[in-house]
Amino acid sequence: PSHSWCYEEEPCEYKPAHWLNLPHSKCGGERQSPINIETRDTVSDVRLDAFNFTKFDDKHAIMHITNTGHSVKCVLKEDMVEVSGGGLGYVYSTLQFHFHWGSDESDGSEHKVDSKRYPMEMHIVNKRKDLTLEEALETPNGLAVLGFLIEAKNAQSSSSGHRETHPTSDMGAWEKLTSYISAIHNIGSEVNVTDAISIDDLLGDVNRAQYYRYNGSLTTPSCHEAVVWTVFKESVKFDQNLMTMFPAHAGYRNVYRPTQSLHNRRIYSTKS
Ligand code: SG4
Ligand code: ZN
Repeated sequence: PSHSWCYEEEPCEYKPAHWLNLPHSKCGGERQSPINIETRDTVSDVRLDAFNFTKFDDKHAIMHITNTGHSVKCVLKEDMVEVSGGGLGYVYSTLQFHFHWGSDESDGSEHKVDSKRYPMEMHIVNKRKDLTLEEALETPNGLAVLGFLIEAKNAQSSSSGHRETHPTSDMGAWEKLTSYISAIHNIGSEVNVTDAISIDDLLGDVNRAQYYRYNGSLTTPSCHEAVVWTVFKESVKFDQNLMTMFPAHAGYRNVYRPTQSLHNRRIYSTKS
């Protein structure tokens, strides 16, 4: 493989505890991600105002979806979708979003809230518009990642034991997304997105005004300490049957990093 790092369950040279030994790695630093968000210890900050999400409603912003071997990554068209406000202080351009998940409904998210892990987490990766990606990776606020915790809407199966059927004429955004994922079974494979899916459609009506904020890192090697993290308080909910499409059809599971020490950091919170 092109990389020698992996998550806990896969066989490889560098599992998460040894990522810090990779060449040029920042994984042993003191502002690493993900973390457990202990809500009692968060500090409310009035400067954490509303976000502006530009073109999150654009149904043709996603260019292609790739099986990276560690995630499913949805790459956006360049310089189209933007994020500003939210106490960030800069305009950020949205590059891609991807997912982390587990093996069942009990774990899969990277961030924990009060020690609770969620089944999945979606990361929307944004780069400061005034910097190149290389510059952004060397800048403490070069990247802003928006993290959405995900859980199943219908944890209970129907009493009759029948699966809900979804008419293809009325496919929801998550149904469209997971049908693309089923087409990229092999590592490195990619599918162009022609069917209209917007980020707004995926996020639904989740509250985007209430969130946690802290300074952290990329959660994969080389773990650059360049990320201003936003973790939204409310979780995104979608059909459990669709959730199983991620591990089952991408061929790998438990693609999340263990939580890291907070060290000398504060976690800020919007006022609720
Ligand atoms: C995933 O492996 C993505 O595929 C990576 O995207 C991403 O790296 C990496 O996660 C880390 O991102 O939000 N979890 S995270 O901290 O976005 C970057 C790639 O294009 C730089 C490598
Ligand atoms: Zn991620």
